Amino acid sequence: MSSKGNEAGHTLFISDLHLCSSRPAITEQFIRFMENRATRADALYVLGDLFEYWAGDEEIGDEHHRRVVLAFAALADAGIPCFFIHGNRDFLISQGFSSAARVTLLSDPAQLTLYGRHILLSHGDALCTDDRAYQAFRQQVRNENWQRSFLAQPLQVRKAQIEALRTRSEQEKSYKAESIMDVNPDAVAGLLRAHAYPELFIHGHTHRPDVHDIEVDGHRIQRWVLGDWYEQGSCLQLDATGCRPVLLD
Ligand code: LP5
Ligand code: MN
Repeated sequence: MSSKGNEAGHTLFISDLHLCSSRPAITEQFIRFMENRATRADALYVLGDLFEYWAGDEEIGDEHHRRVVLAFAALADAGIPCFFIHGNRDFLISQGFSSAARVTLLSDPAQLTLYGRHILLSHGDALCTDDRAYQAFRQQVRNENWQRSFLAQPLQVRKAQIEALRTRSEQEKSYKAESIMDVNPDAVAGLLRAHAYPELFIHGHTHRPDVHDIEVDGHRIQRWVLGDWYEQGSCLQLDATGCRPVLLD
C-alpha cells in the first residue's frame, strides 16, 4: 500500500504530450492530470516530448510553458518525485527547467528497479535506426558544441529555425515508409542485452501505443509503448502486479 490512502502504490509514465499554446485543451487535460491522478502516484516519469518543442530554458518565460512548469513544482510540493527523459522535441531542456519544475533529469536510457522489477526507460527515437536521415540529424544536434552555438543565438532566431525544421520534418515524414519510423527490432534487442535483460522496457516516440512480448537470448521482456496526447491523454500505470495502460477522461 502507498502512503496515499488505501490505494496500492503505483508509478505513472507519460510521453509525447507535445504541449503548446495552440492546443489549449491538451494543456488543460495535462494540468488536471497533474492536480489529480498524479498526486496519488508514488512517482511520475515523463519519457520525452512533453513540449511541441523547446528552444532553450528561456522558454520558461512563456506564459503557457510557465503553467506547465508550475504544475510540476506543485506536484513536487505534494511530495511526488518527478523524473524526465529528453525527447527529440525537447532535448534542450536543461537545469533552468529542472530546477524551476523540480524534476530530475535522467539519461536515455535509464535503468531502475520499481516494485522489485528491473525496468529500462527511453524516449525511443534512438532505436529508429532505419531512419537514417533522422539519425544523422540526431547525431548533429545532440552534440554539445552544436548545442552551445545554437543556444548562443537569440531565442526568436532559434524558434524560427525550429519552425523551419518542423516544416521540413513533416515533409520528409510524408515520404518515409511507416516501417522505418518504428523501432528496429535488432536495435531493441541490442539495447536490452546491453542492460542485462530488464523485465519491462517502456518508451514513447513512435505514437503506436501497445505492448509487445518479446524474447531476447531466452529472456522474456515486455516492451510497452506509450501513446501520444494529440487526441486523448493517456498514461501507463505500474504497480506490484504489472503495467496497465490508462486512458484519461
Ligand atoms: O518529432 P516527430 O515525431 O514529428 O518527427 C521525428 C523526426 N523529426 C524531428 C524534428 C523535430 O520534429 C523538430 C523539432 C525539434 C526541436 C529541437 C530543437 C533544437 C533543434 C533545432 C535545429 C534547427 O525530430 C523525424 C523522424 C520521426 O521523428 C520518426 O522517428 O522521421 O525526422 C525527420 O523528419 C528529420 C529529417 O529526416 C532530417 C532533417 C534534416 C534537417 C537538416 C537541416 C537542419 C539544420 C539545422 C540543424 C543542424
Ligand atoms: Mn519523439
